[in-house]
Amino acid sequence: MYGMVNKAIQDLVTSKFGEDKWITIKEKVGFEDDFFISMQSYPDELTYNLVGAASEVLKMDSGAILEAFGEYWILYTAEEGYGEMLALSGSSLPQFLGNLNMLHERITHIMPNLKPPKFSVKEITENHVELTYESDREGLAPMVVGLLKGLGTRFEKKCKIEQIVTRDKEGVDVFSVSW
Ligand code: 1DX
Repeated sequence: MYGMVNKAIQDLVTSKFGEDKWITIKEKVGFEDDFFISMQSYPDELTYNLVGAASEVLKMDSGAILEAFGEYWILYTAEEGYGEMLALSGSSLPQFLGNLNMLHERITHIMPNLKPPKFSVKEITENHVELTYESDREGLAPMVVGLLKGLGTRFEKKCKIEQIVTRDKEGVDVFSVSW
């Protein structure tokens, strides 16, 4: 995963829980560098280990950490140089969701090691969609819940998010999103 993801985890932990907690987490996973480089690829295992260590140190369920992280990602990327890209990806929640694959394709042009998930949107009613999420990575569905909450906040919509299908081996997750 690109360093930007690990950096965002660091930023979330330090801003919410303090520098000391971050140092403990970093030591637990044995990450020895001084910082992450946003545009460098790191093993996925490092990211999973950071979440696992954060779960132990902060005494939070790892699902809760992933969800908080997903929500934070929307704010973090908006402030760390990707604000315009996000703004160009839609001015409403359903429009933004419909443009997610295009957004990732654009980034992949510049960052070829990106392994973006695929999303598809099925419109149920004017204020209800079903979002299908398909990823090479396992266990990140709680992060998608957080991403959707963050997008709800971004578009000033009170969203109801429910996972209606849970992936079994190589399958897809489906979320019901209504507002
Ligand atoms: F609903 O993999 C809204 O490394 C959403 O299953 C969902 O493979 C917004 F620094 C720059 C860079 C770099 C910008 F230049 C990433 F490298 C990407 C910015 C997406 C904003 C995906 C991050 C793959 C890294 C993945 C969950 C779960 C997608 C994280 C959220 C907008 C992003 O993101 C999974 C990787 C960006 C960048 C956005 C993602 C990788 C998302 C969303 N993903 C790197």
